[in-house]
Amino acid sequence: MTDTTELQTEDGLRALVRAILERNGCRPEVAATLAANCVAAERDGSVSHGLFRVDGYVSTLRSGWVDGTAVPVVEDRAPGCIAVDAANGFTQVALAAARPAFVRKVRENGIAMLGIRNSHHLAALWPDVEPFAEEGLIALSMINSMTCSVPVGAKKPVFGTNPLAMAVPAGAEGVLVFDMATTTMANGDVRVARAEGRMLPPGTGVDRDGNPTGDPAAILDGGALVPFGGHKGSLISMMVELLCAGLGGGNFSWEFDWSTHPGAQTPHTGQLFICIDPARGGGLPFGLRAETLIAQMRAAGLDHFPGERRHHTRAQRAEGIPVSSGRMARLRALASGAE
Ligand code: NDP
Ligand code: PYC
Repeated sequence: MTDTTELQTEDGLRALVRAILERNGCRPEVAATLAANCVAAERDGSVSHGLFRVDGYVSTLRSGWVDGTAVPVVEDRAPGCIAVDAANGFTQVALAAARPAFVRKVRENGIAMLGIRNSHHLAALWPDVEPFAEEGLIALSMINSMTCSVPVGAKKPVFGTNPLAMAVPAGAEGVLVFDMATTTMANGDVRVARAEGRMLPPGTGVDRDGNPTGDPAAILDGGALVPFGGHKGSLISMMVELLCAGLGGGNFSWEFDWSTHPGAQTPHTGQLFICIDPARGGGLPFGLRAETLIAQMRAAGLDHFPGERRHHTRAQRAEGIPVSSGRMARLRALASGAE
């Protein structure tokens, strides 16, 4: 059968994903939060963390690995520090619970930290930071994932894919947002490449014997990824482990064992946020300075600013989000309980 593409509304997709998540054990608020996240990623062309992940959420929930009904516990630790125990639930739900108090602290102190632990994340990071920049704040976030990256100089994996994201208000330029795994690629993108039968650049990862490879199957089946940018990326990945697990109180990427829950796909780790009110900086208005930097980079020939591709895709999809008929059939079957 030919796989055609159907245009879907954002609201319609959200309702569908929400129904799937509720059917598989999420309370309504959790299902709504994750559905909004997942559909936003699909809408913006973040393919590896959009609808592609719905099966992963379902198999994880069915395995009993994560608690879709968890109620996060928000702890006020200091004038500039909040900690959240996500109670084995999803990180985005913990963020939503702590957000009002966190933003209040950022505005009051100029800077604040939020550490989320005992939490699960199967999504892109940019949806977590972009809204802070939209309300005028600088936001940094990082999260450690599951052991699948060999530190430079090591013989076996230690780190996760450990993404780092930053969003800033850039004056007339809108918001500038980057969101990057600290491995050569996100694990999700390696999975997409395997599903599409595509080879990756040589050296994207290593096979089970430690030999450099661009074969996604070899990376995923017993092999591993490697940090981006040699030893420097390796150190940034180490920083993510230190801040999320060491400081925030989550598991290190190797400290959880999901083998007892076949089907589990959500790393059980931690996420850290640092937010800053740019009005408390020391120089000219931050937005103006960001505009100046962007203008200089443009003049130097740069034509790709992080976040721009997604925002352009979002604007192009105002009339609808293209989804393959095969994927829609799968989503409808999951929503109706047929699968
Ligand atoms: P990419 O390498 O595709 O992109 C990384 C960043 O670089 C993006 O902000 C992108 O912006 C920007 N970018 C891409 N090309 C250029 C260019 N030529 N010039 C300037 N900027 C550029 O992402 P990754 O593969 O590293 O990560 C993919 C996703 O996986 C992320 O959303 C990440 O959060 C997610 N992930 C989640 C994990 C988790 O534990 N939850 C673990 C690891 C990854 P733009 O896309 O706007 O072009
Ligand atoms: O793509 O590396 C990844 C990833 C890990 C957890 C969620 N996404």
